[in-house]
Amino acid sequence: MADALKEKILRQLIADKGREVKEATPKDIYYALASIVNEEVKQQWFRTRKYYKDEKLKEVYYLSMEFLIGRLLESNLLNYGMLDEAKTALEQMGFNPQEVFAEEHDAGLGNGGLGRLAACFLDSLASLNYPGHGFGIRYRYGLFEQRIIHGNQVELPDYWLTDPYPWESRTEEEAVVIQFHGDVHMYKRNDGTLEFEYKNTDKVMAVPYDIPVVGYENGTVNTLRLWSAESIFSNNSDRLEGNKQFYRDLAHEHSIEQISGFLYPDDSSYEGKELRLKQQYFLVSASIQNILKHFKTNNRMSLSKLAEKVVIQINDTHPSLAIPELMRILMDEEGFSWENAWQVTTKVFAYTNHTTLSEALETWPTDMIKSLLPRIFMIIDEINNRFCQGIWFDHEELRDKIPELAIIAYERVHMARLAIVGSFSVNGVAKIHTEILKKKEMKDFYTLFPDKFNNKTNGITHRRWLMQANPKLAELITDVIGPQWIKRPKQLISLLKHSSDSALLEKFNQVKHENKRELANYIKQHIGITVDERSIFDVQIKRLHEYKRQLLNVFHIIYLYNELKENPNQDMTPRTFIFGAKAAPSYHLAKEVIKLINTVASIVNYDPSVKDRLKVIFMENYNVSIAEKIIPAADISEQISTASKEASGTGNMKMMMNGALTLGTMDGANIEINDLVGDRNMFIFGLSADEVLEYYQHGGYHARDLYNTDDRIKRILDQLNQGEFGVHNIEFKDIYYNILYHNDPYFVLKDFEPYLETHELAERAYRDRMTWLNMSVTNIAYSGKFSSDQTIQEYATEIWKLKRK
Ligand code: 26W
Repeated sequence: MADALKEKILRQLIADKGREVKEATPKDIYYALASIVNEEVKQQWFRTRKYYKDEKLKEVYYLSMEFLIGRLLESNLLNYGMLDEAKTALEQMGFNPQEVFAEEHDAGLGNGGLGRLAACFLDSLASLNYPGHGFGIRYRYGLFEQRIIHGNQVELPDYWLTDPYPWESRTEEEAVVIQFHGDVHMYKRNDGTLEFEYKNTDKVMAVPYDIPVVGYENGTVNTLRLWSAESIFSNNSDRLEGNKQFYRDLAHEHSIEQISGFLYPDDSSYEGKELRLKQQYFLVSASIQNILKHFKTNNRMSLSKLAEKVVIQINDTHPSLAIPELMRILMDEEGFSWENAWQVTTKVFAYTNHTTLSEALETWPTDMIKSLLPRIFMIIDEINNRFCQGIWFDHEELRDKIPELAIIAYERVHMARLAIVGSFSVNGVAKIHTEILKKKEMKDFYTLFPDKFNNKTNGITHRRWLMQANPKLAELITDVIGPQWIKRPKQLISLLKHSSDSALLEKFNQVKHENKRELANYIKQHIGITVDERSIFDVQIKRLHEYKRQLLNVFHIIYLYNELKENPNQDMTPRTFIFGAKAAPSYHLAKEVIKLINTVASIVNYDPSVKDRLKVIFMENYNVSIAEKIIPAADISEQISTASKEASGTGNMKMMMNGALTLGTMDGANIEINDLVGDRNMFIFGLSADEVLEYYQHGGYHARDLYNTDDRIKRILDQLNQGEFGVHNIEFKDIYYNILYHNDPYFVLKDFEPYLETHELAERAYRDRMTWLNMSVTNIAYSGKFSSDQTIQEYATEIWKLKRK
């Protein structure tokens, strides 16, 4: 097998590069392998498309401003069942497979959870043979590359396309025109109906780039279609240089290309930038035009039956302009009446909410939409009027609430309200999150439309996050329970039968240990710090945000350090605290926390009195590929958000599946992990969501009291305030002030003591190796429930009503 592949690689190398293996670089090998995979892809891609067309299957389109897909060579090889063979072939040719895979630049077209979820969903759709495709934007710059310089985050542009990207193909024939600005003219037709025409619009070309989404050993290849913005005139330029017009055109062209220029690096905080609105409309207009064209060529049916063949999932509110865009096309181009267009539209769209943080909810100034998208604004206005009238006449009890329900209120357009009104389904991403939507955030909408609301707990693809990232563990699992779990991840539950077999637990221990050693080597190589692979690897990897409380974690580390300084000989299991986090570039406090982690690291890691019992590692530029290295090596998974704030979390699931034990609050999907494994197999602490919400509503929490009464807390805050950790003593004062003068809005002090106690419990549990390993295997056993295959199965049957291929 490997021999045949080696032969192929050889031939490909000669064809592409005119080189033999001994002259080839890892990059040459990477491209050769990618070409070989692509050869296979083309056949299956064609056959999949033909099958969907011939069978006239209903298809789902996942509209998302973000797809955080990471690298594709290894996952494509895995899904083709070629990974082991490829690794052997590479090794035999004298190459390190990981080095070859690392030649691929991560496609970082997302910020965090929402974008990675979209990528896991595409993998599951294809692997379950569902006709489902992604639509997104081909940003030329992905999420910034993070460098740490003197402890500070510095952002560099992520120009990920310097080398040719072998997985995309430009499909120019399917380019569509997008219109911005302009004037809307209204005419009365003879039958009294209105006709709309737009003049003087700015036209932009949306050109699709298609990326294949390969299903796991099933012959299905779906499509991720990413739109790129180009000038309509860029091809027929007969313009003369030196001419004024030329430079005007050039500037114009540049502003057009900006639309797919870069990904906005905000996560959970909304900024009303016009370019972002342009990006959103660009995505939805291109996608809706494409979906309708595809529907027409595949089905000889009236558009009034669109919902029989098409369902569109909108990933948060970012693509919610798709609702008025479909209305526009149906009415203005297809001659539908308002009522008929609305009938169709509200059967096609389903909306997923990913956050209840009020600062993240999108609202746009009406003037901005009016000027950029005049016709779309008219339609939103009409949707709003009809909706508000409906409440006024049919729901007297809600009349007072109209300002809080209206799509347009106080000169702003509320996108979540538009999405709820225009969709047939509204879902949250974990049980508690959906309940909070129904009972609080969207309470009145829930009264109006109880049947729309439903929960779909998030999931992660076990193919990338277990089989690919942790091949040793995957192999051991297969040795123990056979390979059925690969296609049916819930069968991981069979591991339970073996979770007390000490000889077997020793093998799990061995795998974890090897993974920790690999990570330790990576850390040594890249950061130059030696970490003890027998120490507890305590991991917090996620975007940096106050509500995720990396600060609580740092306070714990400072506390341990203070203790060690005071009592250098105390008995303590060595620990390695590992962080990975990017902060939004404009998020001052988040950046301060990054600086604090790095500062504490620089003190603790080099203090001889610590005697290597504490190490703090900040992994620069946290992304999908780095996650794949850290997660298999984690012992403790820090999931410590302020209860009620984390919609679901998905890193919690990834680490559980790799045998880490969760140390966390009762928030997001942690609660569902707890439902499965129970308090005995994880470490729960802190305020509950109800308690947090109660404090927000009725007060009663006084951070300063804790500062005054708890010496450990006082000491840490004073250290920050007095500049003990800073070169300049103004450093970290903002953190101090935020806690004491803004009353610790995320309850870091309140949860501090229970957090310490829980860490002590965890440390003790870790020392009892067999108990710990039993807990670890129990977690792996229950983690199949969080495969995104399960989640997609629920979306497909309960929302999308899809048939499989
Ligand atoms: C407009 C700025 C902006 C950008 C992104 C606001 C909000 C977002 C996302 C909704 C933030 C996000 O990624 N949310 C995360 O979604 C994950 C997948 O559902 C959840 O697991 C996380 O809990 C949630 O924070």
